[in-house]
Amino acid sequence: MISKVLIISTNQEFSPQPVAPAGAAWIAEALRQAGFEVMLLDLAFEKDPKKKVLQALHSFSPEGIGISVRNLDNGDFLAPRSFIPQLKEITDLIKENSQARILLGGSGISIMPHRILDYLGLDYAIAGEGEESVVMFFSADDDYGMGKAPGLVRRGEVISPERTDWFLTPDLVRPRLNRWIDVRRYLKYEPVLPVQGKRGCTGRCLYCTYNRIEGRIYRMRDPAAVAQEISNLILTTGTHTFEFVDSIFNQPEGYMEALLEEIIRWNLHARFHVSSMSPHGLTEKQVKLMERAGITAVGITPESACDVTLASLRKGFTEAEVYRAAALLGKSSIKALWCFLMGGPGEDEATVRKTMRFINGRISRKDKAFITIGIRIYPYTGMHELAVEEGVIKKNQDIMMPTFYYSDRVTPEETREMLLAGLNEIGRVIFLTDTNFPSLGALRYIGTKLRLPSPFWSYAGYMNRIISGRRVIKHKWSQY
Ligand code: B12
Ligand code: SF4
Repeated sequence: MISKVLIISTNQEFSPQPVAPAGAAWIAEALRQAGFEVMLLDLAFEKDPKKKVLQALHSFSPEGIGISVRNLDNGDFLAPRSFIPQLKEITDLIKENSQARILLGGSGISIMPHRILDYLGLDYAIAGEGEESVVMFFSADDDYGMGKAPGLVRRGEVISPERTDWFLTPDLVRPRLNRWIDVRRYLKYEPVLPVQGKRGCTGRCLYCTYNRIEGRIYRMRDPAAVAQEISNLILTTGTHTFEFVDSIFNQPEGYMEALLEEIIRWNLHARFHVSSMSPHGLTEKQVKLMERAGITAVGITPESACDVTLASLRKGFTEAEVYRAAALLGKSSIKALWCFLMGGPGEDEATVRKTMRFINGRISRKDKAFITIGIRIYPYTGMHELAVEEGVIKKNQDIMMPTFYYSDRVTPEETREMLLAGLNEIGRVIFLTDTNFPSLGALRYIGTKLRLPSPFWSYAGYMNRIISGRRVIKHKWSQY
């Protein structure tokens, strides 16, 4: 019978910012509520993570170990980095030093659980959310019992890529971030904490992995439970800014409204950011409500402002909607980070120019653009199917290490030249690769000390001036 479980959050990535491991905290809380003795080891800030793991194994002597893996790699075509070899060093160390039952989980694992289990030489993983599964897995007496845990994947076992029957309600357990994580360390790099309102997305965008992690149906948390969580975090951490990390904040229709109305009712005196929202169907009424509820910044993810590319990426909206959303957000007080993906199927000189025209002419002065070059190919996505069809990769090719798609109608270097020559204000544009700049952490730290208002991406102009000649746009992309 297992009674002591160690949860290890393995993420040590600092770009574009350190992110508090909300998922690991959520499952630790689920185990605690189910009666387990739980310890959460967060490796984010550890200089010698292996030493920390050994210390935890010796001091806590866990009978079960849950390993939370957020990122597989950085998804950066121009400067790819995989986090899997580092992960293997940790899991090998655990295997050598503990007899505990081991379970992998987290968003990174959910994307390709079989391949990662194989690579790490481990037996069990949970694909998707972990609150209920982790409790069932560690409560089980034998392999048969463990198999009942929703989303369980065994090494070597084949499951249907479309299987999503394990997605449950996120309100079963209230996350208690502050109980499990030293949030002060994260708050030093930007005083914002993550909150999740709902899970799932019904979209079918070509490249997207999110429905492997959160499912294809929306599961909304009770707005009052979310407001309560925010209120507790304000009282326990003193933070007043929160970021909604939902896959797409403004969908499905009606939930965002219910959540924001509830937040207004609670009179929380808080400010909110949104990681990702869609231009699709955005209305003036919604934008006004967002402002009233205290939303001050959003990431908006059209990925392109050209109908041809939007269709090939299967975004489900048109460039007219992108333009309309820009007009609505432009006249609001909300700062927007406009996110674009370049190099998707069908991208060519004309489509790049069209998106560039949008960036130049339609993004308001207070806003910024964020450009990712190339698309990471993940299994079970439309992007994978198309890449096989077009001969970019072979059907059974191993894509655990960063593997990318780039349109054959324009080269990365041609794209770079067009962007460099055509973007009116390159200082207002953030390239994903530039977020790897080593001093960014220190700048964030200083920004927090000076109490600069977040989001810190709104200071992109200053950062771009500091790194000027080292910006990725200034160096040829011919090698890709
Ligand atoms: C919001 C978000 C961001 C925001 C974060 C803001 C913030 N303040 O937290 C920003 C924009 C900053 C960001 C940045 C990055 N992100 Co991001 N992000 C997301 C997103 C949309 C939600 C993450 C989240 O917080 N979810 C809510 C929590 C509660 O869920 P969770 O962590 O998944 O945990 C649940 C399960 O995974 C599971 N679980 C977790 N741990 C464990 C452990 C065990 C044992 C078990 C059984 C289960 C389990 O149970 C949990 C509760 O149900 C996801 C996509 C998605 N829909 O998941 C991508 C995602 C996590 N990001 C991803 C990536 C790659 C990145 C970046 C590396 C991109 C980059 N180069 O800049 C950086 C890395 C930042 C960092 N320091 O780690 C990838 C990671 C996988 C991969 N492809 O490698 C994802 C999956 C998107 C994708 N492209 O596929 N991100
Ligand atoms: S890209 Fe966004 S809208 Fe499209 S399927 Fe993924 S989460 Fe849904």
